[in-house]
Amino acid sequence: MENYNIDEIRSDFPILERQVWGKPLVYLDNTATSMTPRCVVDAIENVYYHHKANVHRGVHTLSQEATDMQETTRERVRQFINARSTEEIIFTRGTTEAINLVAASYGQLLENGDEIIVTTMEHHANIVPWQLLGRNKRIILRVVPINADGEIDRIAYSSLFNDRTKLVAMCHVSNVLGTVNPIKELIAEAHQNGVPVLIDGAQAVSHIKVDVQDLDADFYAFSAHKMYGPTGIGVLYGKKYLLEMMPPYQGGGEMIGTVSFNNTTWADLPFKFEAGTPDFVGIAALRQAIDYMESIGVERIAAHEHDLLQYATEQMMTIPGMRIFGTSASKCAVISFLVGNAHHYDMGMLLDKLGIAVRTGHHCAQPLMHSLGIEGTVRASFAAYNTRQEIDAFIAALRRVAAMLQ
Ligand code: 7TS
Repeated sequence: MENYNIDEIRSDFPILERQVWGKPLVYLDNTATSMTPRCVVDAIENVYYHHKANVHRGVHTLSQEATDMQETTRERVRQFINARSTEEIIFTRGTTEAINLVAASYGQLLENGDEIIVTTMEHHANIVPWQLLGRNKRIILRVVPINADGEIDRIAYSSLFNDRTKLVAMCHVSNVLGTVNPIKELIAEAHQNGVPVLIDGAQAVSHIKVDVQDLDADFYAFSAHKMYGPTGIGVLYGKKYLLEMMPPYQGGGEMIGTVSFNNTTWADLPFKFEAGTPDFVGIAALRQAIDYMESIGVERIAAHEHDLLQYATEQMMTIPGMRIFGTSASKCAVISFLVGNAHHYDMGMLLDKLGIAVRTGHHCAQPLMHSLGIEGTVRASFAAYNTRQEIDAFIAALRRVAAMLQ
């Protein structure tokens, strides 16, 4: 792609110089976590070496600096997803915790017999928290099926709404199929039925420019480590009116107004949902990750990845016995596949010996695997720093491995 300086981008990621089993590392497990550029690691070091102090707790200079860094990131995240206000940006440990927060808190507003719509392609993080709700009351999950290309069945989706539907919870992008769901339309349809929507954006934010106001999402969750950022940090966006209605998630420091043994009051948003000392170091570094991604351009990264997706898919289709799961025209750079009768685990192990890092297994999406009638797949997924040469190495290795295992 023109003006896409891949060499410069790669030089920002020291880990890409690694060798594995004596072979240059070809890292194609970006859906699980993406690598971290030097500027993000530098930002972490900078806080530890120069600004470390607990946030929102001290009048002293270091505490003020650490607090400013955290709150500057909150504003940066607000801009990044175009939320109305920083009150709507809650820091969590990741997508998983963000969804659990909504389940535990919004879930308290639900009643016996209420229904939640999810889709067949959800990650366990967007299934199990809703099932846990059912420990205390009867909450029914309604599941939207998918078609042969791995896209949501729109007619089935429409048919699932009724008076008991209290939430739709679905992914923006599938971590297995790569399908980009038409969430703007699906959200509009839910809203016509008076139902709010939680979007699991874990696989979307590093590939698609997200505007929560344009999408009209009610909740939007994502993880920093999948967008070139630090581990252990995530974001929950929630519309203010919903967050205000919802009870706190965890109790402790930071999240209170006043505490007495008879009557404790809550802090204002967003702090009501941020009990305890947050990972303020990681939060500070999340700003660098967003700056880094936007300095290249999310759309330009996506175009580069899409080129790799097409290039890889075309070559993979020439391998005898190749089955690719997820063939939507609207797809991110994730390829899940099986070859003949070869076991996904054996393929992953052998590819690793050739320096190729792919993911194998059910990808935390067992219900999707059941619906596809398989146990697992091999999955290759691409990021800003992957190259056509790496795809060539992957395909050559795949041909060898596939031939060995037939
Ligand atoms: N939702 C989706 C769609 C995901 O892909 C993942 C992680 C999560 C939620 C959970 O994110 P976390 O940061 O809270 O763990 N997906 C994967 C994967 O595909 N392989 O490893 C992790």
